[in-house]
Amino acid sequence: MNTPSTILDAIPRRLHLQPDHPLLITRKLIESRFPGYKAHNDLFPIVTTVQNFDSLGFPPDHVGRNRTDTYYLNKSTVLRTHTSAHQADTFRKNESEGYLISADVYRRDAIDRSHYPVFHQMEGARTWDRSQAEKEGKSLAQVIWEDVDKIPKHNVEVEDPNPTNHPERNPLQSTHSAEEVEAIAAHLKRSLEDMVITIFNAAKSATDSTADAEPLKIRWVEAYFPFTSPSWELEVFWQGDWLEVLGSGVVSQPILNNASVPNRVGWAFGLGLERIAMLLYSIPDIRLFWSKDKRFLSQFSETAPIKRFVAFSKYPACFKDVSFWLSKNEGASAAGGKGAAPIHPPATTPSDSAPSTIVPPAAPAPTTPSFHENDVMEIAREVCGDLVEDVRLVDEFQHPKTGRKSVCYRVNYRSLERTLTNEETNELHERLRTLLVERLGVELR
Ligand code: FA5
Ligand code: MG
Repeated sequence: MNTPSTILDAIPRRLHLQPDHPLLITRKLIESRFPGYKAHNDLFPIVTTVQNFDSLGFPPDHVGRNRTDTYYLNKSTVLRTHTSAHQADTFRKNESEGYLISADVYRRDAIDRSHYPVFHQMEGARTWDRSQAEKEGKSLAQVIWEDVDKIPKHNVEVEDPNPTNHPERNPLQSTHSAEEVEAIAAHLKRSLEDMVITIFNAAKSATDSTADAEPLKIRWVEAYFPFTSPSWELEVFWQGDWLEVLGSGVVSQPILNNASVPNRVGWAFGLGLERIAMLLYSIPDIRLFWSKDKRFLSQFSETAPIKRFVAFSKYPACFKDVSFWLSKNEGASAAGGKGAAPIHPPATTPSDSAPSTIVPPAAPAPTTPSFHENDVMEIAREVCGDLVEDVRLVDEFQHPKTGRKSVCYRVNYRSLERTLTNEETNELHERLRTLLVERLGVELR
């Protein structure tokens, strides 16, 4: 068990089901672009490691399984780290050709304006029946292309420089032909582009001044997930940088075979609902979604047209650094070698190479690190709750003689609702320093 009560407290919130909440409005807007897809919005967040990992083909030593990345309730029970935990069960039920699953998910992760330990994902999948196509005297690819033609067209330029599959970087599965995957990829990409463009147009009409409306920039990049191949991520240019909004790919055939639907073939995606809602409403900080402040909640309505979020005054930031030596035995590697152990960065930065999903099986097997950045994040969350906006590594140093490693983290204290007093931030920072020593055995500098 490594799940703090503050995280358990989030379980009953179910923001994607709260009337007039921006996540509910965003969810419904996305759902409206997937007509005929069956929506599941009420799946319980406590799942088995089989559902969250094994059923999806995660290898036994995958880093996503680590206690540094995942909230465990016991050895075989976790808070789901993604909505994909329900893929196998939903395919097995085989109730519809397409489905959408929206739910709260939980991850030990970085702290910044687009990452939160509890967030909401929407999973989507669409499959076709190979034997049905044969009965109709058509190829599977032909049937899929006919469905591609039914997706609304757009004229936004999308950056997509990579081939649909690549033998090393993004391979086909042996059960799929290149023609089939071309068709599946086209259906997947066109469906998701349509969704993002719809969101963007709604966001544009929400701003009254057209002057500062930047044109939409989106791009597809190659990705890796244990449960899809080939795989892609969709990124949107937002606040001066590329923001990853979703991961996707051609569903691993063994998942469908094990779910007793071996004739079905298709795609799946998983998107971050907060990320999309931030684009839709220009919401600047992911913590806001959890606000019970009327100044936030009163700005959203299911029945009124979408309006750009008006930030309440921005309260001052207060930066404080904490530097410490990693505990002495960090110097020796698990294999008995010398040299400081590498810092295990939050696997989600810079662009969400998410711990639970993106590290290819070729990555070195995770030794159990004695220091992991996610533990610093978790302590910061425990001490500061939502009064911390951002925690980042600003300096790293290895002593030339002793080989010991020192790190410096910069913590940005800022409330979304008021100005913090000096005493308050000093107290928080002192608590943070104390707990880092107690929990992680580090030595403050
Ligand atoms: C996944 O979770 C995969 N299950 C997605 C998937 C589904 C791929 C089906 C293929 C097929 P990833 O870890 O990248 O992938 O997360 C998906 C999205 O969740 C990200 O693109 C991002 O929009 C959002 N996200 C990830 N971590 C956080 C976080 N800490 N806070 C807020 N949003 C996040
Ligand atoms: Mg990702």
